[in-house]
Amino acid sequence: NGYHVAVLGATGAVGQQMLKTLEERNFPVSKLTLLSSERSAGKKVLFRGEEHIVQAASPEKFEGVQIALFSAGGSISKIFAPEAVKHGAIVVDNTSAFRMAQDVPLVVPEVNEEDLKLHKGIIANPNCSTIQMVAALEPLRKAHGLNKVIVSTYQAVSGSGAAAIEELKTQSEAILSGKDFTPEILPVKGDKKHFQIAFNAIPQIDKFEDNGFTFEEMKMMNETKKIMHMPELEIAATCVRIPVETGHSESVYIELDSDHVEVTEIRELLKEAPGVTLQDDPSAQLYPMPADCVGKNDVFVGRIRKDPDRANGFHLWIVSDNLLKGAAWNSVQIAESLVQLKLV
Ligand code: 11C
Repeated sequence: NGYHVAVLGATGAVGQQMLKTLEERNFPVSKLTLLSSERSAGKKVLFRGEEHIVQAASPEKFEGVQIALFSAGGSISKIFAPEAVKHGAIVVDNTSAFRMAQDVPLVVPEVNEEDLKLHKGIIANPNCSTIQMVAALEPLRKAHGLNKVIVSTYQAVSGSGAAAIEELKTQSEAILSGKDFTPEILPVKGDKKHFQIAFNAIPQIDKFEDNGFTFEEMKMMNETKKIMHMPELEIAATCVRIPVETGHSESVYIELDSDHVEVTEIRELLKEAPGVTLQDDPSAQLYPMPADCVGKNDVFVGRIRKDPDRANGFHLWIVSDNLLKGAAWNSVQIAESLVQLKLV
């Protein structure tokens, strides 16, 4: 009893978290197919105490698969997602390949679970920094309307993959022992220049667009409008990479439609919100920090303040594990919703 589940990108950082989350949630998996690039094929991976051999992805490997979780990069998704759908699978894709496509729901279950009903085979999992922000803002939007968002992020290196984590560690060691080093990965593999991330902050995540925003910033802006069904929302993002291994943090300024909301009510709304943990008590120095959020599925919110000049303006600090709610957990949560809504 259960579903034939495939994980594409099974040996990657997010793929591994997906398997761990499927185990932890006791997701009904009757058969598991683990797929990867040629390079990682043949590796052995444990799932529920049993050894599974990772196979090189090919269209026929999706035969009989009902739910396919993809996290192997956008170009791989573009090749294999249509193939998986042709073989009858529902694909939950954790890349940016299909997020803005009109017939692809972009889903954070706490916000727009109902959009899953419109799927045509592919469902997109949003960008990690978008997910944690919309999960925290949705209860406030629902209660009081939302018309403006200005966000600055402090993003962990694991968002850029295993090589970036390694780069942070080796650079830190080199600096502390007075050795030379050459940055090779961050801010973006494939861009013209690379910069030191250890003991630094880099105001560039992904490549620049013609309007001066980076692709990461545009993802936060466009995806938020799509998930919240608010094309008219005023939103701008500045995304910064900092030397933290895992856990994205965000300083978020919002304007609600109402001038008559107080911080106590914002706290009450977030206390009750699904998937959100409120950590907000300045008198006890209680606020979220990435080191405390690693390994947890929730989105953590604190430092809630009313703007000194605008009655409808509020400042919040939002932190979450970018590999869990930002990726693996949100994908598995979508799979759980598909089961619950009888869409699979
Ligand atoms: C980062 N947010 O922290 C990115 C990683 O579109 O799914 C996620 C990229 C994506 O670098």
